[in-house]
Amino acid sequence: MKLYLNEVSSATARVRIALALKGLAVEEERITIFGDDATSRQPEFRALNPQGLVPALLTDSGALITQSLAIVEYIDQIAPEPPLLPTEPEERAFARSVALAIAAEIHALLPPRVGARLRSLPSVGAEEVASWSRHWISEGLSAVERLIARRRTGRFVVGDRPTIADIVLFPQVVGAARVGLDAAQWPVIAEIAGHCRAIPAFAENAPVSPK
Ligand SMILES: N[C@@H](CCC(=O)N[C@@H](CS)C(=O)NCC(=O)O)C(=O)O
Repeated sequence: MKLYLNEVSSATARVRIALALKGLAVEEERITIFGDDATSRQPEFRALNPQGLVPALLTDSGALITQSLAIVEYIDQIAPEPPLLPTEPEERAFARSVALAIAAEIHALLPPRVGARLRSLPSVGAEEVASWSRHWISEGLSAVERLIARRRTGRFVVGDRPTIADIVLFPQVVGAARVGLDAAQWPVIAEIAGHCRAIPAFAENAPVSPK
């Protein structure tokens, strides 16, 4: 299998964490994602992934799987241990809902293409874009904090083992710090992120800051 990735990308980090939790190694190809000349914008990469996004996973049979949550669930199916989704239906739905609350409602408003589009508008500079990111992360994680707090039963979002919810939450907490937000304002999230950071699969695959 081959993973198209970028080390700055939170969505990439989700897949790398899932692979590491499973003990799976894959070939990696780095795709640049910032600037007009980014590899992600080139026709060669768009021919592979029309969305021009990382991560994307090429399977051994030549199928390309896009979207980090679909990739994580694919990995979970081909390598079932340790499971990344709870088996109990309500817990399973909750883990997915926390993952989606971050991936679809927070992160989707923040990637490089959104920042580039905002900066192309009149009177919008780097500080306005940073403020935009802080706003959506603050509002989004404050809601996620309340969602988790009212049904948490263990050290992670669901119980005592990391699931897809923690795999998506942890990189977003790292991203929040990147724009100057202190996770201490979300005590439950901060505690869970601390438990994640103690696991090498999380700590070693956290997204890095752009240079
Ligand atoms: N919903 C997608 C998001 C993918 C995404 O936005 N990836 C970013 C990096 S985190 C990217 O490739 N950005 C390129 C761009 O914005 O131009 C997923 O979960 O995989």
